[in-house]
Amino acid sequence: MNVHITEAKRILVANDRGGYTVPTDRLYPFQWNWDSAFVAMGFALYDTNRAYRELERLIEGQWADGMIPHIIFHQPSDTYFPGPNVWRTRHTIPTSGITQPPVFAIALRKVFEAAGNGGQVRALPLYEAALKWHRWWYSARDPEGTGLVALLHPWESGSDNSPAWDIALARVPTTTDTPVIRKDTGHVNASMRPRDEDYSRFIHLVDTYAACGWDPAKQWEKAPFKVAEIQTTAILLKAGEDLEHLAREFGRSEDVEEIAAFNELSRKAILAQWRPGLSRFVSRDLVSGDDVEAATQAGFIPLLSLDLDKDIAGALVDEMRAWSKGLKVTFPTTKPGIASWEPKRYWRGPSWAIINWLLIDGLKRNGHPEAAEELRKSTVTAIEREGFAEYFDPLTGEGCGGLGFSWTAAAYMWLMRSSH
Ligand code: 2M8
Repeated sequence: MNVHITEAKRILVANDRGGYTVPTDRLYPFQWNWDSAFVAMGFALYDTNRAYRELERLIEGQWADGMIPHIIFHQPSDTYFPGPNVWRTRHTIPTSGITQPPVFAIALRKVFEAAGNGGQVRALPLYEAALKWHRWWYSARDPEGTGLVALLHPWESGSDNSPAWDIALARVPTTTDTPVIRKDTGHVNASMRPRDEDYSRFIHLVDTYAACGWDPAKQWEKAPFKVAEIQTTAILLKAGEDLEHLAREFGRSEDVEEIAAFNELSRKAILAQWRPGLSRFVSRDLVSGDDVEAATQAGFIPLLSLDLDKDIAGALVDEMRAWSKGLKVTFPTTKPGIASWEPKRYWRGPSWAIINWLLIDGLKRNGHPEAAEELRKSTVTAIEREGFAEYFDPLTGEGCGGLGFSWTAAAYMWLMRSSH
């Protein structure tokens, strides 16, 4: 077996905390939502029992209203801020109060297919949890039925520190009720992390929503940050397609209709966010009503869940190639060279294996297998050269952030699956 695959499996073992996998030791010592979904797809390649377990442990944190939180605090740890006492949520086990990109149903379908039909008994409760979560997205985060779901905190995007939030986040006050005692900068170089001012705003939002008792309607009314987001909606739509497929497999015809209606709504809404002048899709800032024009990877993610016209897909691929020109590792999370581009600061420029994974699937879906293969090669080469880092500096190729990173390990196995 390829030595890197052996190493990837070793990382997943080292990051196992009892049926769930932490993203990396110390920097992120709990179960994270979308990290676990990617990890489950990695496990699906060689241990479907463990893959199911990852998802089962994640839904232990699902709230009664259907939300699956972004962090599940299964066990205490003092190496991370903000911990459970900052979130002040009321679930049976401690969790954060916000969510993350809904990769869950994409993972569930892959795990179910890898396990074969015998896995149906195990897949059903997970399917129910996913459906409940999708209903939550469309009610709590799109109460007006636009088809685009909104984020109330940058961390919900998974692309926490992206330039996409700069304008919307600048309106959020830096005052906090909670003292901000950062731990992240004790683990990795501060120049790779968000600034103190950003952290104050992140925590101001947490205080605001905790004061709403985490009630979705109250939060919607009070939110000083509200962005109808294109990357999240595109992931939700792909997950919705996979959920619809599972509903058919499981003979749930009423669910099929309901899910298909969600999907159709989002499909149309995403398409309406195409901006030919930018050759990208854009999010919408619901506080100002403006397009979010910041040049980030999010604008290309709709490739994953739409069957685009040839012209649109071609324009996206041309734009992606223009951004990738001269880089050692693609795909950058911010357009190189613009003022907000910082190749080492997380989500403001670096390349991430999991984003590449989504883009690779999207490029294949839209008839660009060569571009997909270039991106796949760039990703696996970066990992083989530098190890399983959290992300990579696109200019130098250097592995940055946390090391021994679970989703990078899962992505590597997935991108190498034909050579297993
Ligand atoms: C990063 O986010 C966390 C907060 O959720 C942090 O910086 O403390 C992001 O990269 C996020 O997408 C990821 O899920 C998490 C764990 O890998 O780390």
